Amino acid sequence: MQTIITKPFADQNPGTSGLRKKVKVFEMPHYAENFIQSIFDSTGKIEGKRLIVGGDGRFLNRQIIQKVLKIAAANGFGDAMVGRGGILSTPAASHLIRKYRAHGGIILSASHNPGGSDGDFGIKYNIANGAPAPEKITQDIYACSQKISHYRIADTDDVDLDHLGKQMIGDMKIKIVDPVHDYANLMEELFDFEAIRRAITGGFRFRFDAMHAVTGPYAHEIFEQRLGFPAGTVVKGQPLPDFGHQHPDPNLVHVKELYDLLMADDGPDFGAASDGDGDRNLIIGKGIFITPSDSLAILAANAHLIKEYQAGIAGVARSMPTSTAVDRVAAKHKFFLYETPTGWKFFSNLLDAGIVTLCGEESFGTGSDHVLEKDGLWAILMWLNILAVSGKNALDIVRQHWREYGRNYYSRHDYEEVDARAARKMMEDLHARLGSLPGMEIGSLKIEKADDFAYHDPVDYSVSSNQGIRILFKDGARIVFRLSGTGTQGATVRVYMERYEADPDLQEQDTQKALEKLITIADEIAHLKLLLNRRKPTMIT
Ligand code: VG1
Ligand code: CO
Repeated sequence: MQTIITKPFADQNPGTSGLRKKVKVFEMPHYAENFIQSIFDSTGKIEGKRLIVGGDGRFLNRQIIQKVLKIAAANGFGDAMVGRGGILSTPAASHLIRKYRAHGGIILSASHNPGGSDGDFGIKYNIANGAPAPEKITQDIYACSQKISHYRIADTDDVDLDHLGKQMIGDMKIKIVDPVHDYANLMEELFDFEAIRRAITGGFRFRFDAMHAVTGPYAHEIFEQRLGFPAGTVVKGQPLPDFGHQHPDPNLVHVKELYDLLMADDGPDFGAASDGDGDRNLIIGKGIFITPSDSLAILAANAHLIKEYQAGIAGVARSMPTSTAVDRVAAKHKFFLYETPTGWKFFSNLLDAGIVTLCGEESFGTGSDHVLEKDGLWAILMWLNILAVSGKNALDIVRQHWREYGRNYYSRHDYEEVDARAARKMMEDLHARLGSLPGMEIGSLKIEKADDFAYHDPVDYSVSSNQGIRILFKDGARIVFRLSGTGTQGATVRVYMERYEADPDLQEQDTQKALEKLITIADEIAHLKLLLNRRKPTMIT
């Protein structure tokens, strides 16, 4: 066991979901070691305790896992459970932490960010209940990283990550486990696999795109082996360090092939994809893309069809920028509804306290209290289960939902990798004008309220301020502006727009067309294009 002298790196402040930087940054001597030691310095007594370790298979995954294990051993952990090949999806890691009563888990992933040697890497820490470290802990980790003077590490050979079984580093036991087994069992407990099998026998066809990211092995086991979908249902099923040169962000741009397939006359009935670390889900029904905000609302409205949620759900939570479609379901069914800042860590307290059962974000994240992370395959199985037991197709379910609750047209425009100072200035300017906006009339729209969102956690009473600027219109339309906390280059400005349409005859318009007015107003209010020096957004979802 060695003690290595080191100096702080100024930029080790975790963002929306862990510390994300370019691979080149993580390759700097001591960079990863400092951060890992800072995690262990700020998460309470660890002697003799258990740590769960795994990642999404991206470039550097194996090397950093070796460092985590050697530093964990030198810091006194009793044992570590590691996914074979260094693989664990984020929800599977969360499940293992809970099931095996670990002290916490380290997940190596930059999630939906690109991989490969020129791409991004990330380190996330989850606490004993399986949830992402709350802000209080991420702030402590950052504080530790800013005064670190040494780290402890075992000077030993690398662990063999590829064979199941036990090994030792000093006094710390290491168990290499099947990354899929326990998670697949959990899914089988939650959902009616028999009903889905019957639908398959009846001709139901499905396509899942694993994007060469972590869900491949899980999807092969769950969809093809256990449910009996034919081989070939799962495509791009092998995790690759560079995700096959593709961006593991499941949106309509990056899985265009899947989208086109689902829009074809002879295409499958249902399509889905997940991201780098398996916590996001993209849902496409035959002939219709289902926005994550609508998906959350529809799952909440239909949860009673699922064995696990039959008894009713306690409540639902959505991140502030997520559309208010689920609010209408909550109001009708009398669920509690919570509005939290962006990032899954804000849901965990609500889930853990049992006051909400389902949560979701507009960014393709949905989950329940079965693990305290968002969970891509869970959301897809929830849809498959609802389709199987209702006997309806996805398009009809969505249309009926809109008829019953109204439709929330919704879109997010991202301005990626803009000059960080320009982005800050844009937000500051807007912030300074917030007081003057209410009452302003723009065409037929009137601004009712404008503020910077602050969240008061009802469980631990913590307050999180400056979580995004909201412009709320009298008719329920909204525009939200915020800066991304997961990018690694410059700044990314996200603009979210939403408007409600109750009239069934007006519910089948093109989304961008339906939001045209709000898109123009967003630019007029924030001077986006001028201040960010961009003619149009980089990405529209
Ligand atoms: C983005 C999304 C947010 C999500 C986060 C982590 O954060 O907007 O909803 O929780 O990514 O998702 P930001 O700060 O860039 O807007 V994942 O799947 O990349 O861990
Ligand atoms: Co993710």
